[in-house]
Amino acid sequence: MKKLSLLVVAVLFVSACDFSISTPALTTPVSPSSSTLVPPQDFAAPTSPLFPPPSSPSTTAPAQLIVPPTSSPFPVPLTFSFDKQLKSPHFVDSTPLHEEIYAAQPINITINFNFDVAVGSKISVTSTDNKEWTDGNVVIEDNNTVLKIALKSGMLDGLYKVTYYACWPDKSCHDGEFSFAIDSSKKTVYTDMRNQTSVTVSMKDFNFEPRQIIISPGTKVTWSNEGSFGHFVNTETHPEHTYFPEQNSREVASGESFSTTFQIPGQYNYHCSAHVPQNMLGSIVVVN
Ligand SMILES: [Cu+2]
Repeated sequence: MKKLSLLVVAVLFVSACDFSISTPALTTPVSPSSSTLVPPQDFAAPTSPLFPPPSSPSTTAPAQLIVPPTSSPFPVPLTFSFDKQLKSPHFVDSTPLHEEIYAAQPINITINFNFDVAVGSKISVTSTDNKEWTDGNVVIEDNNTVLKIALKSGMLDGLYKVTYYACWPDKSCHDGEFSFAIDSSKKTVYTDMRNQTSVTVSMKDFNFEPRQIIISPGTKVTWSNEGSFGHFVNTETHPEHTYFPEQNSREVASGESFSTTFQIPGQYNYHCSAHVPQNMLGSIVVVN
């Protein structure tokens, strides 16, 4: 019996020793609770990589993702989703054309019809924020086949919707609509010829050279025929030539020239009406 009781004591002693060993092990997991009371810098250190301070690093990261495209020397062209065109009866075409993307704003909206338009006709031009951009009243030109309205300056990149109300001499009127857009990144391919009182564009081998130019208001542009074929300078559209009629020449023979002065900031697309199939096109952007 003595031996058994000794064994029991020995087992109890060992298990007591186990407890004494395991208790420090239990205290170590508990110790974090005591570390919360310990200086905050110990606690702050492990949390910072998981929960970075909301202010500085998190705001700079997205900004760096956005900045490169806008500051790039080769801007990414904008994309636009145009509404469907609605043509009134007798509508022929317009400047700008439906879905045309300009590098700068047009100076006016010109709509060509194959019928007489009459007083009472209207045109409205709105940006996507519903701001109205027409300036003044509709004018009727070109033997009563054109509706035209001037545009306010300051039109920014974006989509523009043109709605019109075309009236005939019998007093009936019809709705129509089309859309165009402005994307100033398209100006990067233009030749900068600003701050000159006069500039020359040569006409040679079915080309205008330079083909696309930027000039300052009041600049006189001279088209000089340096080739052997006769050419024309004609404002949009073809063959109506009604957008900026001051830019319409007669035939400019080899060695001759034609000039027009541009005052109003905006885009002026043009072509040689004899060589449209050869893609003899040009464009002028007038900027302040
Ligand atoms: Cu030509």
